[in-house]
Formats: sequence, structure tokens, C-alpha cells
Amino acid sequence: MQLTKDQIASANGNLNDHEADFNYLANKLSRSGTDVESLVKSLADFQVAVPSWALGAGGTRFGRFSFHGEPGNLEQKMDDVGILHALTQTAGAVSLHIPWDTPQDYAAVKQIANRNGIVFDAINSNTFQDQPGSKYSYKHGSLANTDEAIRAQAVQHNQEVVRIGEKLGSKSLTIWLADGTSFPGQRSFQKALAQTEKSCQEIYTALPEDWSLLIEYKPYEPNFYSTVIMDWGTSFMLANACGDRAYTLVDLGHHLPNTNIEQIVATLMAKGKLGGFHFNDSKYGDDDLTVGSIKPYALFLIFNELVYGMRHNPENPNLAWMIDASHNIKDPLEDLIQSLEAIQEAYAKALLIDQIALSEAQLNHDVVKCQEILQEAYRTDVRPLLQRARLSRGGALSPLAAYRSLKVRENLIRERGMHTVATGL
Ligand code: LRH
Ligand code: MN
Repeated sequence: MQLTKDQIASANGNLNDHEADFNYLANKLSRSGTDVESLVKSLADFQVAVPSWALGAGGTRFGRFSFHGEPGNLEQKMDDVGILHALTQTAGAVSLHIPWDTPQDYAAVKQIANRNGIVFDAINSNTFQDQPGSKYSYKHGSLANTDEAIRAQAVQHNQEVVRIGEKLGSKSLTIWLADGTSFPGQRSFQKALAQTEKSCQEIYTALPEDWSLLIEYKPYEPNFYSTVIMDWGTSFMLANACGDRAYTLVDLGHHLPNTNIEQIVATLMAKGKLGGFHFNDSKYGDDDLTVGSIKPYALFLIFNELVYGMRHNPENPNLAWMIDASHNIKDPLEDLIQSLEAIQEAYAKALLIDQIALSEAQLNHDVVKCQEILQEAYRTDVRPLLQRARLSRGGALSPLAAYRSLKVRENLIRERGMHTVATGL
């Protein structure tokens, strides 16, 4: 299924209300010196990669409730990303996970990507599950395993994933390791870290010169006592041990409760080692919930550091913006539409922060004014700006309303049937 610009324009209907809301906001923002046109362009240019593993219903060990009309293969997943991009005009990339999404027909997959205006962002390896026919098991770890042959198998898998990514045009490899322990005494922390560092260096040195390595950290799950790459500091250390094109990837759900993630972001950008994000939200653990559904203010504060960093840390690379979510009860496409909207909203509000006034208030230790400057931006309803950015690229005034009025899910079920199951989590 594909959505045409005409279908979306008809779903948009009359734009008078949008015009009125936009003009009111644009006048208000222009009065305080905001360049509204360039802000709208920044939003329109901001593209987020959709995770290929989150286009079907997710689940937990307690159960999985199917969502009908799921994509049954990579080609259908690409079509679904195309639908998201047609509606939101901000989902112009996909992040694949191997072997869940190993292309069978590269030409067909690339043709669908081109047709939908989608590029291939970071590609993900998987050494947290055993593959049918694989010689060794990753039950006791992969890149950190005590057994050299198992580490070699895991390094080889990562190199194979890079070769797949090269054929598609990806330029970065994301490594997330489940490696760790569930009981004290189960492993030597130092040996596990040393072996992980050596394995990452082997993968890094085999990377094509124009590729980067993104090292994702996580404090726990599926191991519940220790994880080798447990926090930003360990990932940062490993990235430095690898080289200039190795960076830390921040998954918002991979932090212990009340962690100050915006400070981690500022620290990594200051050191030029922030490589990218997995956006989601969480209340307790790695809940992989809709972005901005639990802690929207925290997301805003993170984007404040990102906007500052993008202006003051030229040594930091262009960031890989990706979503990493799991949809246990919502329609996956509606959930992703909400996440894309929340990311755009946080970015727009952060762009409204008067950074000069903020620096001055910080210098004067005017703590109250610092908060007022942040919250003035946060309290601004920026949705007319997001709408304008989408409309400027032929997108939907309200992607969710258009998704429903165009009966996309019903059409997908008619095309694919009730029982297709998407690969992934
Ligand atoms: C681990 C993780 C990682 C992916 C997986 C699907 O929790 O965030 O990014 O490989 O989810
Ligand atoms: Mn992740």
C-alpha cells in the first residue's frame, strides 16, 4: 500500500484553521526575534529512522497480542515506513536489524526505499539470540564470551552485517550486547570488559573507512546482575579504545530511574563522542513506550542539550536519530506517528529556547530566570510549526487523523490478511 500526495491533501481538507494558528504563532515568535521560516525548515529537514523491528506487535515474556495486517517481510516493512514518511515527512530513514531483516532481494528492497524516499540508517547486529544452524551459542555471551571461538563467531557476524549494510548504503553499525551475568561470581568483570574491548576493536578495524561504530549501553536485561556495557561511561571508554569513528549510542530506556540523561548527552557531545539515539519513553525499565508519553519535559531538556551541542560542538558528528520502541497494545504505525510527533515537538520547543538569555542568566546565577527561560519555550504550543513543516513537504496536517480517515490499517489487513507476523521483538 502506498499513500499519494493527493490522498493526503484530500485528507487534510481545509487549511484555514492551520493558517490562523500558524500566523498567530509566527507573529508572536517573530516579535521575540525568532526566525520562524528557518525554524520550520529545521523541522522539515529533521529525519528520524524507523526501527524495522517495531512495525509489528511487540510483546513480553507474558504474552504478545497480534496486530492484524502486520508486514510479513522486509518489502512490506519498507512500505510501512513509506506510509509513515508520506504522512509525517519526518520518517525518511529505516534502521535494519540482522538477521531479522536480511534482504532476500537487494534490488527490490532498494527500489522500494527509493520509491518511498527512504534511506538506510545504522544497521544493527544481533548476538543476543542464537541463529538456526549457528555453531556456537551466545547463552553465556558473545563479544565478551570466555570462549575465543564464540567471540570470533560474534565478530564475524558483525562483519557480515556491515557487508549487508554496505550493499544498502548504510554508514554505521550499531552494537548492543546482552552480555552480562545474572549472579555474583558468574564472571570476571575485568576479563569480560577486556575481551569486549578487543572484540570491538576487531570489528572497528574491519569497518569501511567512511563507516562509524555506535556502541549502545544498557544497565540490565536480559541479564539481571551485571551487563558488560552497562552505562555511558563504559561505552565511551570502548569508543575511545576503538578510534575516532566510534561513538556512544544513547537509548533513552537504558538508564536507571531518575538518571540525568540530558547531562550524559551534554557530556558526550562536549567530548565529540555522541553518535546517536534510540528514542522511546519509560516509567520503570526498558519499557520501549511511545516517545514523550511519560516524561515529555525530560525529552525537551535532552533536546536543549542537543541544540546547544549542535551549535557549539563541531567535533561531534551528525547524530543518528532513531526510534527504538515496542508496541504491545497500540497499532504500531499509530504509535510511531505519535513518537515522531513528540520528537518534532521537543526539538521545536528546544529551538525556541533563548540560549543567549539563558547563558546570561546562568552567569548571573539567576536561577529563577533560567527556569523561566526554559519553560517559556516549553509552554509554547508549537504544533502549528510542525504542521507547516509537514505541509511544506506534502505531508499530513494531522498524520494520525489522516491515517484513520484514509483507513490505512483496514487496507493493510485487506492486502495482507489477519495473520501476518512481523519479525522483530
Ligand atoms: C536492546 C535494544 C537494542 C536493540 C534491541 C531491539 O534493549 O534497545 O537497541 O538491538 O533493543
Ligand atoms: Mn535500543
